[in-house]
Amino acid sequence: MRAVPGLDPPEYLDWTEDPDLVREFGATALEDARRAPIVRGLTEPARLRLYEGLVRNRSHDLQLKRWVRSGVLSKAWLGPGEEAVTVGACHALEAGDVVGPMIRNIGACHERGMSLASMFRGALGTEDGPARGRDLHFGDLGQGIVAPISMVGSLVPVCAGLALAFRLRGETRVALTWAGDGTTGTAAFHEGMVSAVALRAPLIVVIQNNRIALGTPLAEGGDERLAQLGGAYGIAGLRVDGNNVLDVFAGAALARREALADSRPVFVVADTFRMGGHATHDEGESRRILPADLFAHYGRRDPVRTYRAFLRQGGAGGAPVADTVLEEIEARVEAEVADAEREALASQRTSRPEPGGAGEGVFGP
Ligand SMILES: Cc1ncc(C[n+]2csc(CCOP(=O)(O)OP(=O)(O)O)c2C)c(N)n1
Ligand SMILES: [Mg+2]
Repeated sequence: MRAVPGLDPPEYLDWTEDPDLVREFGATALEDARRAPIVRGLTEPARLRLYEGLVRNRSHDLQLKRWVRSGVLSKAWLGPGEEAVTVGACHALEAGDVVGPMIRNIGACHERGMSLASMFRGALGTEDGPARGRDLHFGDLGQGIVAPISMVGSLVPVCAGLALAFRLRGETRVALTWAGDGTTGTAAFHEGMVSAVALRAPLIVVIQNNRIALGTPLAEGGDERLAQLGGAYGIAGLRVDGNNVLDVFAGAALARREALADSRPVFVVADTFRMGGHATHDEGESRRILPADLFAHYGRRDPVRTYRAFLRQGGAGGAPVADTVLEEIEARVEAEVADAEREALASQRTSRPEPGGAGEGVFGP
C-alpha cells in the first residue's frame, strides 16, 4: 500500500522489500508444530481477508491522523505497527464470540462488523454515531463489541464475566480482550484474571507488548516477565510475533480451542512495537525516549508491507498472489475510507448532539 509522507513514520516511507525478512516471516508462521497446520489450512480468501483487514486498520488510522493535521480532530490514539495483533486475533474468532478492544485495537470494531462510516462518526462525536457523541470510546454490543473502558485493565473482569456467562449457558463462545504491557500491572487486570481462572471462564487475553506504556518504556527483562505471566495464574501462555498476522491468527485460534476445551482463560503474548506516540500529540517524545534501533528494527517489519510481500511470494501452503489482486484490495479499502469520510463529515454538519440531551442514555446520578 502507498505510504503517505507526513502521516506514516519515516521507516514506512523508506520501506523496501527484504527477502530475508520475508523468509523469516514465513518461517515464524510455521515454527510452532501446533500452529503450523492452522496456518497451512488458511484458504486464499482467508489470507486475503487478513491483508484487507490490515490495510483497513492502517487506512482508518491514517484518516484520523489526516483529520488531526487539518484541524478536524484535536488528537487521535493510533496503533501504527500494531495492526496484526488486532486483525489476526479478530479473524481467529467465530460468529457469536465477543471482543473487548482497547484504544490500540480500534481495528477490532471494523473487523467484527462496524462500518468505517459509523466509526468515523464516533471519532467526530456526532449524534448519529455509535455513542451519540457522548464518548469517543465506542463499540456495538449487538455485534459483540464491548466499548473500550478508559481505566486500563477494567475490560479484563468485564470480559471474564461475559465468558463466564457463555460457559454457564453451555454456549460455544469465547470473550477476547487485549491488555497492554503496562496494563498487566493494574489491580483490575489481576482481579479479572483471578476471577476467570477460579470461575473457569473461556477468556482469551492478548497481552499486547508494544514495549511502552504512555511514556514509560518496558523495564529490562519485561519481555520475559510477560512471556511467563501464564505461570503466575497457572494457565497457558502462547507467545506470538505480534508483527506477523499469520502467527497471531494461529495463536489466537489455538487459544480459542484450548479455552473452550478446558474451560479456562488463555494468554496470547504478542511482541510488537508502537511506531507512533501514545497519541498524535507525543510522537516526538517516543522518538526521544526509545532507542532509534527499535524503530529501525520494527520499521523494517511493518506488519502490512511484510505480509504483502509474503503473499506475493507465496508460502506456508499458499500460492503466490498477483499484484493486481492486492492492488484491487487496496483500491477497494481506499474507496471505502473515502466514502466513510464523506458520510461522517456530512453528519458532523447535520447531526450535532444537543447539549440539553447530554444526560440521556448514560449512567449517572
Ligand atoms: C487505571 C488507569 N491508570 C492510568 C491510566 C492512564 N493511561 C492511559 S493509557 C496508559 C498506558 C497503558 O499502557 P499499556 O497498557 O502498555 O497500553 P498501550 O497504551 O501501550 O497500548 C495509561 C497509564 C488509565 N487510563 N487507567
Ligand atoms: Mg504498551
